[in-house]
Amino acid sequence: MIALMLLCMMADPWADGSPSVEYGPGAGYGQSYYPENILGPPDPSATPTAPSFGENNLLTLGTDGWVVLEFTDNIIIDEPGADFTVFENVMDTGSGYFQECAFVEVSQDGQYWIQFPWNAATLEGLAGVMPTTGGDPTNPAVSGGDQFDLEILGLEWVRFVKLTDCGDAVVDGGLFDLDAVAAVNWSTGIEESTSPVPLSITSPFSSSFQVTAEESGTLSCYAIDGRIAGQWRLNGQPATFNATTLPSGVLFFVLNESSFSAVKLIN
Ligand SMILES: [Ca+2]
Ligand SMILES: [Ca+2]
Ligand SMILES: [Ca+2]
Ligand SMILES: [Ca+2]
Repeated sequence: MIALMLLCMMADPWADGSPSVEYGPGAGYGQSYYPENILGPPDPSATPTAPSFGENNLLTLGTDGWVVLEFTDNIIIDEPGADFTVFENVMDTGSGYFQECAFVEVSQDGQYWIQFPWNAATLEGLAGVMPTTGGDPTNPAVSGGDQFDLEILGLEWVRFVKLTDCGDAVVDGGLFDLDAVAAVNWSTGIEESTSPVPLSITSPFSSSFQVTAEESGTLSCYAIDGRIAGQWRLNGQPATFNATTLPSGVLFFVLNESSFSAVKLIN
């Protein structure tokens, strides 16, 4: 439980790791700083007219190159509106935006990918289109960058985002330079998997005890001095076990993430 609380406190909206990358022709810029230069928040000093630069901030994928980002302490979830933002060093030149684009795909398991629909004429659905403003990266109203809404794909959550340089498929300024990916809507994604499943044991008991648990697993019994006193296999159904070998007094039962204390009477 303490580990769980620490994990929640330390979770952040940024991408946490990059399990794979494949560079294309023209890549090289930022490779010596990979993956740190594409994890964490976008470059805080970036503005539309003075966008991010520096290999410590950006990674160039190269023509048709791609990179996968993984969220480990959080997942991106679908809530109303945009759910995550991709930041590139798009520049406002005064007469328009200098844009270098990438396709955006998402995945729950890192194996099966779904691509956001895109339009080569309008650049809609691509990353590398809108400049970074320098505002709160998790607030699409002020952050700039390119927003994506999982609802379009019918996904409730994703853990992986893949960016692929558009190569010749889109007429743009050149090679996509990734700065960061920030979750707008996110959760730690672990509440449900670790919420204790109810466990109950008859108490007090003497020669036998009954266990009610919805979960299967190994039920362990500890005496008050911490010594293990017994172990039983549960299959999700109520079960009755012999208690004659257990010491009398307060006993502590543990099943997966659940625990229960019961008293064995002297018999
Ligand atoms: Ca994170
Ligand atoms: Ca959404
Ligand atoms: Ca660029
Ligand atoms: Ca960066």
